[in-house]
Amino acid sequence: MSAAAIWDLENECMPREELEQLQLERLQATLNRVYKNVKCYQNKFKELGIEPEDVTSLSDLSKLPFTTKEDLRLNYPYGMFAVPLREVVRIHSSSGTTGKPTVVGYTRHDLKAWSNLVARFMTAAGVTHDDVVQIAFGYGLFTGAFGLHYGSETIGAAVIPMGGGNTEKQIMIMQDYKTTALVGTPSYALTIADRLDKMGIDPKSLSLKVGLFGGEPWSEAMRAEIEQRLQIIATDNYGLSEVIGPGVAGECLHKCGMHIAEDAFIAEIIDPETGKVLPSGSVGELVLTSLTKEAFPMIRYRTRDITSLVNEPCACGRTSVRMKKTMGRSDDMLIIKGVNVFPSQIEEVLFAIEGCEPHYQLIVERSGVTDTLEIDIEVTENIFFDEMKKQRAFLESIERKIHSALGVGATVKLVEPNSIPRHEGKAERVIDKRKI
Ligand code: DLL
Repeated sequence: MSAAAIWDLENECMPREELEQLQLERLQATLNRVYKNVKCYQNKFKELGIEPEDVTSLSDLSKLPFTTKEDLRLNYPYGMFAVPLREVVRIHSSSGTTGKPTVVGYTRHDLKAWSNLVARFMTAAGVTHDDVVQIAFGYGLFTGAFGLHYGSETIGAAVIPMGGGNTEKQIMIMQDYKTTALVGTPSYALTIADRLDKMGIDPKSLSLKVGLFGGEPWSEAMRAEIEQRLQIIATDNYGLSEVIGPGVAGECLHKCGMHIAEDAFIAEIIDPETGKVLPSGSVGELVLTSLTKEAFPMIRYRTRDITSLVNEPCACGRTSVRMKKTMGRSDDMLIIKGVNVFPSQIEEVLFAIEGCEPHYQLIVERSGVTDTLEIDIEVTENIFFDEMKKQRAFLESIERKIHSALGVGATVKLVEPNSIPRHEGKAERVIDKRKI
């Protein structure tokens, strides 16, 4: 493995003590700003009898109230902005599929900071000014494409603003423009791999070296599959629109957790039930506080993403805490017949099965008092059976493996290619039809 450069040596490799001092100063400044400018925060602080001056150490953070998606909904569209609209130069929104989306804003300074945060994780994944970066995220209100686009330009790479979908054209451009870095969702990377197979194109004939994938949960098994089928190094990066978009955290080439940009965000892990901060290393819900954002600061935002933090030093030299791949969202955790199941656990099982394709969806229903789990898997050429008997045996073997891995029974079904909905390239993994 060749070591990649570090984009912002001073901030990414800052000694912990200095970093924590910087975090505290920035936290205090942020609290003062939101208390003065955002009614919602002022009300919440007052309710708890807290004033910004009461926060004198980082451990005081846990006294502050959480911010939730519901707060953003109640203050739709601009109620959480901490600057007047005339200072806002960009608006994005979350990729929610139901209800009103969440609106987020950026000042000119925020855009510059964001670009640099994205440049950090892209550099950590090995991208340099010599690269040709193809953005296969959808442009628009979604933060994915613009985030990676500006990050690439900041590095000085050549950006191809391809946008999402249109897979054959993506492949043609990849071939002709000699794309070296692919950006998109991991599930879209597999769609590209499927199409390459179908078109009879050897991935080795492309110039691709690295993939920067994010925007949705994906397992290590899925990474292995992408790396093997596209012949690239596949790295993970994490973010959410409410907090900034991509740029919150990203992997270096050691792939041992995503480095969190801690000079810009404080990460905590809480118990999603009680809201209590959990000890270092515990699995729980990630809560993020922004430290440098002007237009849309976030105090203790409950991400709903389940992960854990790693403190051990990384061989790359960055001093930041890392977050592990997310196991899913707390609101995606399924309790099926009383057993807690994350879609990622099912994904691990599916990927381990030879010939089993990765585009899947879980459908949970309740018949009477009993929960049922159906796993729909999109058919591709790898799962083509000339005999019904063979197909049945294949499906039954998956059902057995799921049962022994999760302790829950499931029915497995094959469905038409591309019949599982994707939003902004993100696969919709869970449909829970139970009315509980
Ligand atoms: O998906 C921002 C983003 C775009 C990140 C592109 C990385 C790359 P939203 O549309 O607001 O923003 O969705 C945020 O997506 O809370 C997670 O549940 C999920 N998510 C994002 N990245 C990852 C990842 C963008 N690497 C929500 N692994 C988050 C797992 C992820 N889940």
